[in-house]
Amino acid sequence: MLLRSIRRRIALCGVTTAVLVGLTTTGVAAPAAATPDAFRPQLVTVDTPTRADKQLLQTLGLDLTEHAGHDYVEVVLHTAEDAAALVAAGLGYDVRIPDLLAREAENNELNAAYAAATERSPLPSGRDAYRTLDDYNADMAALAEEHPDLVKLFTLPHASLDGRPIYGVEIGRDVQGPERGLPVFLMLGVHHAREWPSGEHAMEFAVDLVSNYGTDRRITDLVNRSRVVVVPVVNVDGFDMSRTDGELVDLRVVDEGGTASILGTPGNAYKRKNCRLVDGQDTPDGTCAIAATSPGGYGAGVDLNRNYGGYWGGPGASDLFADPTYRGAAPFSEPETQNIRELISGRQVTTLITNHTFSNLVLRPNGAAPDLVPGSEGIPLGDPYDEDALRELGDEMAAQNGYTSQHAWELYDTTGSTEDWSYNATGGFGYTFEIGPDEFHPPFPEVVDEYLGAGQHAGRGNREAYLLALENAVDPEMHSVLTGRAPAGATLRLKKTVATSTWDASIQDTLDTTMTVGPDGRYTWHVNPSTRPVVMDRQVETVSGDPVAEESWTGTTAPLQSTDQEFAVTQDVDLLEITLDWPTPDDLDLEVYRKNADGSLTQVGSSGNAVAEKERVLLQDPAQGTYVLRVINFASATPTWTLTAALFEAETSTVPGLVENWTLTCERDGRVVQRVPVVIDRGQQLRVDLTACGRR
Ligand code: 0X9
Ligand code: ZN
Repeated sequence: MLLRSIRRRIALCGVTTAVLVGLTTTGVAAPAAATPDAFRPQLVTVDTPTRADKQLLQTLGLDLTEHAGHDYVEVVLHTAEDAAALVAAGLGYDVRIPDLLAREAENNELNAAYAAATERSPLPSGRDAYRTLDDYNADMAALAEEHPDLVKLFTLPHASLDGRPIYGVEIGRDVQGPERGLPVFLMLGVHHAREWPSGEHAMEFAVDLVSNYGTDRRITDLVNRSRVVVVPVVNVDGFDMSRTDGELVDLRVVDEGGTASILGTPGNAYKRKNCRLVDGQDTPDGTCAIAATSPGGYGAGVDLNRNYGGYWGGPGASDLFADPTYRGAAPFSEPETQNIRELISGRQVTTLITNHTFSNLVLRPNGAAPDLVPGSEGIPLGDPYDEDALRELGDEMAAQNGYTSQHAWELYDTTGSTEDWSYNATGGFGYTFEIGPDEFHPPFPEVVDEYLGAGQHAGRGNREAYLLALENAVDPEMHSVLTGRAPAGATLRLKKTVATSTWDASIQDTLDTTMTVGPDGRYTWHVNPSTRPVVMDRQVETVSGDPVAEESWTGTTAPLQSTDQEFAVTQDVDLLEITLDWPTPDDLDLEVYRKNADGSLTQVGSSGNAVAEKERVLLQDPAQGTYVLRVINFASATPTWTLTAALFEAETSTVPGLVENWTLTCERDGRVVQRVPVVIDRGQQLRVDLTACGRR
C-alpha cells in the first residue's frame, strides 16, 4: 500500500533542493604565529551539480555559506585540511576570494579611504565606517540620551558568556511611560559574528526613525502607532572578536610573504558562532577575547541561529561542537538566544526581521522543507498556515531591494533558527534578511548602498523594506486587537503556556505580556492571535491506493553516462511520482525535466540520495506535457535499473486543529481582580469588557 501525505498549499517541487549544512572538523583558533606559506582562509565555489554532490559536501565538515545555487555552494576554507578534504572527496571548486585575510586587509584600506574622503555618508547616522561594539553601545546610549521621550536604552536579561552586557533600544512615543498595548516590531542583527552589515542596518534603522520623527509624516505615524525594539548585536562576544581581529593587519601580507608573524588571529574575522567554550560551563569572562591564545577562535561556539527551540535538533544543524552549525547542548542553551526568547515572550511582537549576510535574500518560514516529518508531530511540516500573507510581504520587501523572496528551506534546511521558533511559538511574522551580494562584511560603501538602495533600487533598499515590515507590524489585519473598558491604571496581562515542538520532543514556552490601561478607562491592545499557526487545522493530502496510470522501463547506463526516458502526462492528476531502483549498492541519480515547446528542457525535480538509496521525485499537480526522466550513473559499475513513472489522485483530509486561548487578567495593586479566557484570530477585533475589574 502506498501512503504519503503532503500538506496542502505547498508547492512541492520534486524533492527539496535543501542543503543540510553540517558536519565539520574545523579546528579552533589559528596559532598566533605562522610561517609565510601558512594556509590563508579562502572563499571557494564548490561545484555541486547533483544533490548527491551537495550531500557529499555536507559530510566533509566544512564552513558552508548560504551562498548556494542549483549547482554550487560557496564554502569558507579555514585550514589546509579543509582544502584537502574537498580534493579528497573529488569535488571540484573555483577559488573566489583566494585569501580572505588579504581581502580583509584590502577592505580595511578601502574602508579607510572611504572614511577619509567622506565627511558624512548618506546613511541616517552619517557614519562612514563599520561600528565597533563600543560604537554600537555608545550610539544606542547617545540616541536615548538625546531623545529621552522617544528612545529608551535597555539591557537584555542575560550577559554574554564573556560577561558583556547586551543592549537594545526601544523607540516609541512617550517610551518612558507605561506600555499602552501598541504592536511591537523587532529588528535584530549579528547573530553571526562575521556578518557586520546586519548590525549596521538594524542600527541605522533606529537612527532613521528617530531622526525623521516629527518631520517625516509616514515615519512619525508609524512610530506613534508602534514600539520598535532594535537589538543590533545579539552575539556581542563573537562580533567583538570578529570586528577587532578583522581590523588587525596580517603582517604576512604587509611583509609580502615574509617571516613576520600575524598580529592576533585575523582568521577570527570570519568567526560565525558565539563564545561558548564548554557546554554547560561558564568559562571566566574574557576567555574568548584572548583569541590568539585561547580556544576561543572561529571554530568554538554555538551557532545561535540553530539554538532556538523551534524544531531544534532537526535537519540542517549539527550536534558536533566544532561544526559551523553546532546547535548547542539544548534548545536555548545560550544566553544570547535566551535573551531574544525572553524579549519576544514578554512583548507582543507582531513582526520581526533578523538580519544576516549575505546572498540578497528575504527568507520566510519554514526553515525546513515541507516534506520533512518531525518526529514530534508525525505529519509533514508543509507550509506555514500564513503562507499567503508571509509570501506577499516577503515579495513586497524583496521588490524594494532587488533580493530574492523565498522560503528559508529553499536555501537549505535549518532548524532552531530565530523565526523557526518565534513564528511557531507566537504567530508573529518573522523574516531573515541576507544582506548583500557576495561578502560577509564587504567594503563599507556597499553597506550604504544596501540600506538606501542603489541603481534601479535607489531610494528604496532595505530602508524601504524595513518600513514595509513596520507597516505590517502595525496593520490590525495582520494581527489581532482587543479593546474595551477597564479601570484606569489597571494592569492587563495576556498569558499562555504552550508546548513548542522541537524536532523530537517539545519545550514549554510561556508568553506573558502586560499593558497599562490609560486614564480614559479604555484600552486597545494589539496582540498576536490566541491560536498558534502551528496548531491550526490543516489540510493534508493523502495519496493511497493504486496509481491511475503507471509506466516502467528497465535499462543500463555506463559509468558517468546518463540515459533519458520520455514520459507523457496526458491528464490532470494530483501527483506524478518517479522512482528509480536498482539492485546493487551503487549510486544512480535521477533528474526530471519538462520539455518545452521548442524542445528545450526545464528541470523540475531531482533526487540524489546517498549511495545505494533509491531515488524518488514527486511533482505536485504536474502540468500536462512531455517529461524527460534522466538516469545518471555516478557509480563504477553498470547496474540494471528500473524506472517507474506513476500518476496519482490525492484525497484531502483535514487534521483537526486546536483552539488556543489567551488568559486575560485585569490586575489592580498587584491583585488579579478579573480573569477572562480570550480566543481571537488574526485580523479579528474583539471587545472584552473589563469594567468589573474596577468594581470589586
Ligand atoms: O544559515 C543561516 O543561519 C543563515 N545563513 S547565514 O549565512 N547568514 O548563516 C540562513 C538561515 C535561513 N534559515 C532560516 N532563517 N530559517
Ligand atoms: Zn548569518
